[in-house]
Parts: sequence; C-alpha cells; structure tokens
Amino acid sequence: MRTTVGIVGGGPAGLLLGRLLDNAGIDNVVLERRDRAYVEQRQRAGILEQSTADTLRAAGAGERMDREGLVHHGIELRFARGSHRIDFPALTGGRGVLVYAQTEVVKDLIALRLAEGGPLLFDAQVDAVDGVAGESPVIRYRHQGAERTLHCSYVVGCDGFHGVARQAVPAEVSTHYERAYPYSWLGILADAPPVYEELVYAHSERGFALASVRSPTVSRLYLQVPNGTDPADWSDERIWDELDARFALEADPGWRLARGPVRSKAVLPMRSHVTEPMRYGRLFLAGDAAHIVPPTGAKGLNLAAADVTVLARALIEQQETGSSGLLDAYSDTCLRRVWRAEHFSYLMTTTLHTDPAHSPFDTRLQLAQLARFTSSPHAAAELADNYTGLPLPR
Ligand code: FAS
Ligand code: PHB
Repeated sequence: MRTTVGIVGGGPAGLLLGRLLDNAGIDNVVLERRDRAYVEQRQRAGILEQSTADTLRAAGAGERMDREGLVHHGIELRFARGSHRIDFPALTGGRGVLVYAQTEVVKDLIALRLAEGGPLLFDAQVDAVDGVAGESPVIRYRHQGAERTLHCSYVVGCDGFHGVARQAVPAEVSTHYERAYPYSWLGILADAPPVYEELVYAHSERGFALASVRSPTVSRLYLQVPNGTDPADWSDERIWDELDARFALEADPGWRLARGPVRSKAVLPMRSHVTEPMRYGRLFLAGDAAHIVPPTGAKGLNLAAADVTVLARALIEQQETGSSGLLDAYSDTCLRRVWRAEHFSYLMTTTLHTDPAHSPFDTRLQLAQLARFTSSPHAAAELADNYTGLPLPR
C-alpha cells in the first residue's frame, strides 16, 4: 500500500492529524494497534483549551463537543483549608476552557474518519519505521495476520510515549529530557454528581486531590498516591473518605462530595519527558510520542492537538507550493510551546503535591506560591494565561 502521509497511532494526535489532512485533500493512512472499543474507552484527559476546541470546530469535528461540552470560566484552588477562585475571563481578556473528555474527542474523530475519511486500520501493530532519512520511508506493520508495508512520502509518529516511531531516530540525533516525580495519581470515574461548579485543585498536608467533571451525573476525581500504589488497595469508601479529607474547608466543615459507585480506577505515574528534535528526515513526532507532561496542568492532550495543527499546516504548504519552510521549522515551532507547557505543568505539580522528601520549609514555600497565585492579579493572570492555553503559533 502507498500513501503520502503514514500516521502511526490512532489516538487524538493521529486522528486529528488524519482529519486535518483529509480536509486538505492530502491522502493519509492511520495505523492503530488496538481495537476501536479500547481506544474509545481509554480514560485520559478532560480539558480542551480554546485553541484545541477551535481546531476541532474548524475541522468539522466540533458539533457534539459544542452540544455536550461544558464551558468553564475558572478553577478553584484549595490550600490551608481555604478556597480561592481563579477567574479566567477577567484575567485573560475573555478566555475559558471546555470540559469535554478525550474519550469523546476520539469517538467523534473516529466516526468522522470511518464515515468520510481515509483508511483507519485498527489492530494494526506497527513494528518498525524505516528509510526516514531518505525520500521514501516505509512503515512495517502486522494486520489481519499478515506482515505488511506502507510506502509513504512522510511518516508521523503519533504513537504515544511507548510507541516505536521514535526509535527510527538515531540515538546520536535525539536528546531526551526527563523528570520522574515521587508520586502518582489514583484516578477514578464515579457515578456521582459533581457538587462543585468548576474544577477543584487541592493542596493538603495529606496530599493533592483534583475534582473534575465528565457530565452532570459523572465525576472524574484524582488522589495523589505513592508510586507503585495498587488500585485494589483503595476501596470506594477509602477513596471517598480521603477525597473529603483533602478538600476539607475551615469555613465550611460540612462540605462533602456526593458519593456513588466507582466505575473505574487506575494509577497514573507522574512524569515529564521531551524528545528533541521532533523531526528526523521525513519522520515527524507529535503528541506523547514527543513529550509527556504531568496532567496537573491539563496540557497533554492540548499539546498533541497543537503539534498536529502546526504539522498539518506545514504539510499542506509543502504539498501546495513545494516549499518545505514550515516543515523545516516544525520542531522548533512546537518545542517553544512544549517547554512552556512543561514548565507550567512542573510548577502546578510541584506546588500542589506533597513530596515525601519535602521539609517544612518546602511546604511553606508551596503555601507562599499558592497565596501569591490567589492574592496577586499578576500571578493569577500568569496561571490563567497558561491554563487556558497560549495562542497557537502562526
Ligand atoms: P496517545 O498515547 O493517546 O495515543 C497513541 C496511540 O498510538 C494509542 O492509541 C496507541 O494504541 C497507538 N500505538 C502505540 N504504539 C503503536 C504501534 N506500535 N503501532 C500502532 N499504534 C500504536 N492529559 C491531560 O491533559 N489530562 C489527564 O487527565 C490525562 N490523563 C492521562 C492518563 C493516562 C493513563 C495517560 C497515559 C495519559 C493521560 N494524559 C492526560 C495525557 C494524554 O491525554 C495524552 O496527552 C494524549 O493521550 C496524547 O495523545 P496522543 O499523542 O495521540 O497519544
Ligand atoms: C480530567 O478531567 O481528567 C482532568 C482535568 C484537569 C487536569 C487533569 C485531568 O489537570
């Protein structure tokens, strides 16, 4: 089989890139190793930045998002048993965020792809990407019991942190920057109505907690836990009790979450990772294949969307004009935004989580930073600007 752009991975990055190229009339094939049901139910991100929502709308993939997504105009920070709201529009000249789960974005993009787009192959395990330093790279994959080859003009690795595309870059070319954090998140999905209007991020002496939303009847909640935690050690009751303890307020001692059956629970390690450059020859890396952020800043999915928006623009320029200017600038263009998001995610994570290696002095520094965020319009604006998402590169 032959195509102009071979896309490894059918997560949000690969699917959105495929949609953008379809709309531009550039033929492409998406190869996804898992089946459709698995990809559509995989619980991950929940927050879309304005620019991500705009890209999905412009790509014709925003109809259900606009119907079912929840516009949020702020977040609540809780620390020292107090509550403080960060007012996004007031601090950013009108920007907010959209609460619309990654699972729903993926479902919408898959439905569009299958209805009117190019080939999307599920259960297609890519084993190698070869020839990326030349003019005709190939993707070697297994599908329906046979070894197959996809001949491409360009290959885009959208295959996540554990993907194979990145391995096609010679070790001496790549630089990997990483940081592992000494804690993880226990994430749950519960049939329990959120009793909070906006997301609540809590710093407490017992550890971090986050209350997010999936719908008026479904809560998405996270608890900081030690690395290596087994979710089976956390009963529903233990989870609810610990969440209530971490969200406790001095001014409202009766504040409690509404409880309900926990539908799913999983432990997610906290890590940061960046691979530079995000391009080698005719191979481009996008999304988690190139970078990972701890989810405290709600950046992962949005960075993936930004990468493929920039890359689609560059591929369209090349196909229409023959110029490779934007393609040549792709890695530097994306990395400027990636490192800004890495820093913001690091700041939110280290300010809000209790670190086992912390001294009381370190905890006081965290509380001073949180007090600064919630008492200074300058500091609050910096948080709101990063959280709602910086404008896409032109
Ligand atoms: P993805 O990992 O989503 O997709 C990569 C795709 O490539 C997968 O479908 C995979 O099956 C496929 N693939 C891999 N190897 C392949 C191969 N060899 N052949 C074919 N296909 C292959 N971000 C937030 O903002 N908030 C969150 O709360 C949050 N929670 C997360 C929880 C978890 C458990 C994880 C892992 C990540 C979380 N993230 C969160 C980050 C997440 O949303 C990512 O940023 C987002 O999924 C990035 O999308 P992709 O780059 O498409 O990568
Ligand atoms: C989520 O809704 O899953 C979510 C929201 C904000 C975050 C992380 C996860 O920072």
